[in-house]
Amino acid sequence: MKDEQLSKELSYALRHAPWAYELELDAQGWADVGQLLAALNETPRDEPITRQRLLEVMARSDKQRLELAGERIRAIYGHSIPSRIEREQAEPPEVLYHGTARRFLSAIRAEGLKPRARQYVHLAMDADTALQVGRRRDDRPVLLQIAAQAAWRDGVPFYPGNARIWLADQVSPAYIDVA
Ligand code: HQG
Repeated sequence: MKDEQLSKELSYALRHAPWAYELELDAQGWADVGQLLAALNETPRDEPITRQRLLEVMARSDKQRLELAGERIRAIYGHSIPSRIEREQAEPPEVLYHGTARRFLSAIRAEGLKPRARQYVHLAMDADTALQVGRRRDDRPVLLQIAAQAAWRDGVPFYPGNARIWLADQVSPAYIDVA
């Protein structure tokens, strides 16, 4: 099984459909590694998926999607499951970025950034990462600049994700500019 395929399946299990793998996520999104491996290996594979294989996929990925600690594993961001993953607030950097499709711009200008199908709005720490995210939906994405610290000073919560991504519940248009 290719890395990409396994990575997609792991994201599906840990972000979107833990019940399909008989997994129960705790309040912070952690699942038991042994249970995850057992569920993954119920499907016949060329080779069984081991803990070592999970570590390899995580190490080779350019995106830090998963976190493995002891006997627990979780997706760091991207969740769409109905029960909300609890996160700790923190002070964000001065500016964060969001790459999106041109067709979404007028709605975003009117109502701000909404989490849509996910639990949180995803914001990047650098413009390149944001543009890469935007290219998933538009070959000439719009780069938005978010006045994150100003928003935070006004009481808007932000949550650290991984080394490149921050999360927010929503961002009102007052803090958004086209970069
Ligand atoms: C847009 C992937 C209209 C928003 C990526 C985005 C990222 C609005 C889309 C991570 C809107 C939601 C997250 C509004 C927001 N009106 N459109 N008011 N507010 N939108 O995929 O940020 O590979 O849920 O701009 O690389 O694109 O899965 O969020 O275009 O890191 O690890 O609604 O997911 O990572 O799309 O991507 P998404 P996203 P992975």
